Amino acid sequence: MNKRDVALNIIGGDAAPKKQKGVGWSPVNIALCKYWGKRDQELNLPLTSSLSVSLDPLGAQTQIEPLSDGADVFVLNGEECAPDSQAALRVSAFLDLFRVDRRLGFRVSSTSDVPVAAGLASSASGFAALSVAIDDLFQLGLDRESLSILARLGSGSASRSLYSGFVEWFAGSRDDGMDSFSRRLDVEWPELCIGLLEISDQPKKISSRDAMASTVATSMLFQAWPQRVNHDLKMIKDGIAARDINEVGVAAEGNALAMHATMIDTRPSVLYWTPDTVRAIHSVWQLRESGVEVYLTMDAGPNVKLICTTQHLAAVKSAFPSVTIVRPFSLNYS
Ligand code: 2P0
Repeated sequence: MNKRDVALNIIGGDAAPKKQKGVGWSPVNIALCKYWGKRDQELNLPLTSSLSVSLDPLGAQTQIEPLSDGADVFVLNGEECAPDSQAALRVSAFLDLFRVDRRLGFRVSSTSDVPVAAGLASSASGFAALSVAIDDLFQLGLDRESLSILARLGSGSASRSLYSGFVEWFAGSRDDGMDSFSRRLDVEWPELCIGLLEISDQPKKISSRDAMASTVATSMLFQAWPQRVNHDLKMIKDGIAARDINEVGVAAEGNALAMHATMIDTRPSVLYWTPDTVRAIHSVWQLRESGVEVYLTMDAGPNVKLICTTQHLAAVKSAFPSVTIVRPFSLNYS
């Protein structure tokens, strides 16, 4: 099955805009147990399940309007992207999935309220918000699981941005991916804090999509990755259920470092870390040795994210004065 068949299967073959404008909002998410490696490149089907926490109130707000002249327009944070830019091409390719009439164009306008310095990918919240906006424009009334499948077709991790709180994305086993969607865990953890540490705002030399593909193709360590995920996912879920920051932190930090180990084992090696990344890792470990329960995670980039609870927040802020703190269950950041 190709992407378009999957999308049409969900939205219906005769879906068309029913309003002048559709709107959608979705949160940014950060994985505690990472998605790294696909079993299907076309449908963004993962080899393993993954688990994230959404960083409400940070997210993307998107609106979509139909255009009669057939050409798409993509406006990001108030600036129109060149039609041949990578961002505009990715959005247009996603819109193709919903273009039952080939002459139909769309104007998509998206604003991200993620601090630019946070080093967080905006594609996950962007494709999730766009899926919600399309659902609104076409008046489809889709449930969150169906929206999470649609968002996944734009970017894998977008499937986790359809919910607040903790979210599990199931790997699934079907070839058409209809069992690979996300679901919210029924847990609240008001004391949980995520810290965003900016290490670098430079564009990365290799995209996470390309790095993921070459890891799967060439890393021998990656053979052990599914087993690593099985172990860590269980530990993180048990830790969340028990609100045990130590159990969650040890598993999440180890999972992120194991993911980076598979990247380093890739030929040619992929290393997103800068000397400042390594310094930040050591600072987190030093702080922990002094009794502060703080853990780290990292994605496909040099930036470091911290995991702690309000109990040690003052110590974390004092060690990392530039950190942006998000409290996903208390809906604020500072
Ligand atoms: C994650 N990352 O779980 C992992 C950890 C980066 C490192 O999901 O090709 O942009 O669009 O499915 O979703 C980034 O990968 O890749 C990602 P595609 P995506 O958050």
